[in-house]
Amino acid sequence: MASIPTNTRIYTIERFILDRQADFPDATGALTSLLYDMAVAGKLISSHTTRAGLADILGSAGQENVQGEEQQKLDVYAHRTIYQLNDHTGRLAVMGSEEEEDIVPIPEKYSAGKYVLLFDPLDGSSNIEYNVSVGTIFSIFRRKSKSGPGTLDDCLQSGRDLVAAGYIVYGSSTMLVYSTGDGVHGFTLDPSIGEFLLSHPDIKLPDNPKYYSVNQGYHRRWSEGVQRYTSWLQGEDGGEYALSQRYIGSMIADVHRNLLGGGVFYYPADKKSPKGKLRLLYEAIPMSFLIEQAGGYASNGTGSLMDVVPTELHQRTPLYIGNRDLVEKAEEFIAKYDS
Ligand code: P6P
Repeated sequence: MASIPTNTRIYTIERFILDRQADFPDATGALTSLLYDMAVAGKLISSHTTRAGLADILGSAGQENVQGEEQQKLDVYAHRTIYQLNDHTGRLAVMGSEEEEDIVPIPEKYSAGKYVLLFDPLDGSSNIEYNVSVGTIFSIFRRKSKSGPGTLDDCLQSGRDLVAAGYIVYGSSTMLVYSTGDGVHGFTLDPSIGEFLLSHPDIKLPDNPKYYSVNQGYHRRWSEGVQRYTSWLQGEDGGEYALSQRYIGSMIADVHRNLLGGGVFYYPADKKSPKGKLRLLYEAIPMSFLIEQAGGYASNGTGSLMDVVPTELHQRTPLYIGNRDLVEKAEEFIAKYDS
């Protein structure tokens, strides 16, 4: 009779979050419930992304989002799902979404809570029709205003003030990865029972990086510093790495792969996107928080991205994120050749 392995815990995300709530004596359970709700959002959105090719939810919703990007039906569904899970719970003072130009208020009929939720409901949605991994990214802050409806100022906080952040990547499997500042933990969805089970406890970036991720098709748009940095990553100009290039075109998938395999992802400022393309509040900041918790570093090319205080809800930023030595090298090349 084969002995039953005893070292493989079965740990649901609900149990994991609840057990960690005990570490916060003043915890009221609101953050625990908010994280639960994001896990439910992940299950609902995953159920749609995995059969996107079948149901009539592919293609565009026939409208544009605040970025002027054609909204895909799935990202409208994802936005609505997260909103409807959170508008009535009394846990949030205000929300902000990539899909909405202004802040998203809590309806007056519901009480306002102490947290602020900012999210990209479906990052990489332009790839949905090609069956490429996409994902949901979220940042959770405490409100700064004392009471009443949450404000734009409640949303404009730096990564240093994050309470929690996470993402759900809808790929070959659906994974939820989050941190409340005490390490990064990954959970894989078992669709047969509808549970996220702990699969990647306390994720740490590997010391030996494998990948660099950038859209090399934009080489001519880049500054000299970024061009020279990229050559260095390829082992030229004294570069001691000869990394493999991987670029999916879905930031969440590219960063997730580098988080587990080691490496650097970057979307520089360039001639077409002088402030960068990626959004600060609900893409760069949450991913920077997670990578720092995993032992890495994130920069806007000149300094830690976690120190940047946003001034606009949909503010864009250059992003360099991954193993600390690789990201700091980018800062060195930019300082030497672009200043
Ligand atoms: P490009 C997806 O549309 C996205 O916002 C990110 O997820 C991704 O990293 C980036 O844009 C890809 O942009 O210009 O390389 O196609």
